[in-house]
Amino acid sequence: MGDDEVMAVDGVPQSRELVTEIPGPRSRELAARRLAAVAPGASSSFPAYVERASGAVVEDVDGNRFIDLGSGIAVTGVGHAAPYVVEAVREQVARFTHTCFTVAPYEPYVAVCEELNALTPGDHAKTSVLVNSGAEAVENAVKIARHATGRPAVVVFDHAFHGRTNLTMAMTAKTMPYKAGFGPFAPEVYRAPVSYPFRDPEGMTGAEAAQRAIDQIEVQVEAGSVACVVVEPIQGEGGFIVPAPGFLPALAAWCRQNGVVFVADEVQSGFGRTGDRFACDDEAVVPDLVATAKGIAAGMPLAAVTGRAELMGAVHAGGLGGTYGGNPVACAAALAAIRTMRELDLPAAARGIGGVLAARLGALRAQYPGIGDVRGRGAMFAVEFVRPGDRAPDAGATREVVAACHSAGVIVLSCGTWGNVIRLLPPFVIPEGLLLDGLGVLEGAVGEVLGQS
Ligand code: PLZ
Repeated sequence: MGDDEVMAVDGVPQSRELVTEIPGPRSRELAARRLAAVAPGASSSFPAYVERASGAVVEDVDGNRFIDLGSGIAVTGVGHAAPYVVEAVREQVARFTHTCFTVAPYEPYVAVCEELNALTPGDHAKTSVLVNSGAEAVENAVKIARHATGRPAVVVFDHAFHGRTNLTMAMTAKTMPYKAGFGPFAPEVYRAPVSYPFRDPEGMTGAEAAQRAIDQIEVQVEAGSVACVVVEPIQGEGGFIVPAPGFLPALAAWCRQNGVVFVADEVQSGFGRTGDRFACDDEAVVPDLVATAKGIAAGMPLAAVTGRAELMGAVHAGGLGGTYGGNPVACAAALAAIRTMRELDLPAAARGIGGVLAARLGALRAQYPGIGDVRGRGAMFAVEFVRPGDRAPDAGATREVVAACHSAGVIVLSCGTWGNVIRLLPPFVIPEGLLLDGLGVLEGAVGEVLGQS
């Protein structure tokens, strides 16, 4: 495939176009069927049902076309129906869909591990294991760290999100909707304060925030009992919290001094999203283990733990695995997504998007006192809504802005411990005109909800 073809997007025109109210009649019919058939615990934040998608545009069952500024929560960075991915998946599906790697192995699994070993931070010897989801990757990172150190304790942070399995629920901070009623939770999980510049004492440095966390860890659990510290280099669900410079390096240094495994959960922040291959690269932090998922396979379920060969090698043969982990179709998608990332230099595209987002959202913040903070890196940016005059979270305004964007043809997602953050995670391949159109809609929605000032 040539350059033109890799950029080509078939199917859905790359523009926003509404032909019905949102949700339209066919989406409303599906919502009624869903009420009777789908467990209410599995809810959706967007009201329209999807028919097809390509590039940065999602088309619903009523023929409305939406600009996708969410990428299915940071997954389809290469764009919907990315040409290499479609071709690779088609080809692999026809060849074989499953043998189970723990039964009969195949080349694409090995090739994905080789790629991840090369792409993740640090040039030390690494190996990888493939699993199905971000939660499973984090859970396996903890298993490996415990096995390698012989220690039980796991340290995580305020506002953290690591998944919905029993162990990763314990590691996730926010109770509603993730944990409420689902306990008891796995033991030996300790929580420390993260660096949250917007809400930390004025002027607190990253090193000071790290020391605050370390002091608390050392009070709650002796360092010699800690198997691993697990941290999102930029927190995702918790509100796109970018730690102050110096926080991650200081934590990593404490881990090194104390024989603690430093685990980066790059599930949301990885794979080019922040403008580097991984968010840790920004401060040249080299984790011992990295958990990846989401963006690495362009929407096929695939996740991984990649880490120092000696740590990974501590686990006995057969100690890691699962029926579907490293499924060959998902591996083919990952190899195609990685090829796309390389050929289109997607981290550079993410940096370009970040420049546009910083300028436009920064201007919005200057205009509205109801926007307390704008933060992020690359194609991972967020707006935190607060009550004008103080920093009290304003979840109500956030919900209204999200709903107004949806009604006007733009998919945006909220996040944050208090539900008061709107995050933007556009596909890296979004044409600039479409990004600007989407931002214009967001700006209009903010104006409607917060009032002209
Ligand atoms: N670690 C940093 O962001 C997934 C959650 C969506 P899975 N974030 C989206 C929801 O409502 O459950 C995530 C993450 C970080 C781990 C995970 C978990 O990844 O693939 O959803 O298991």
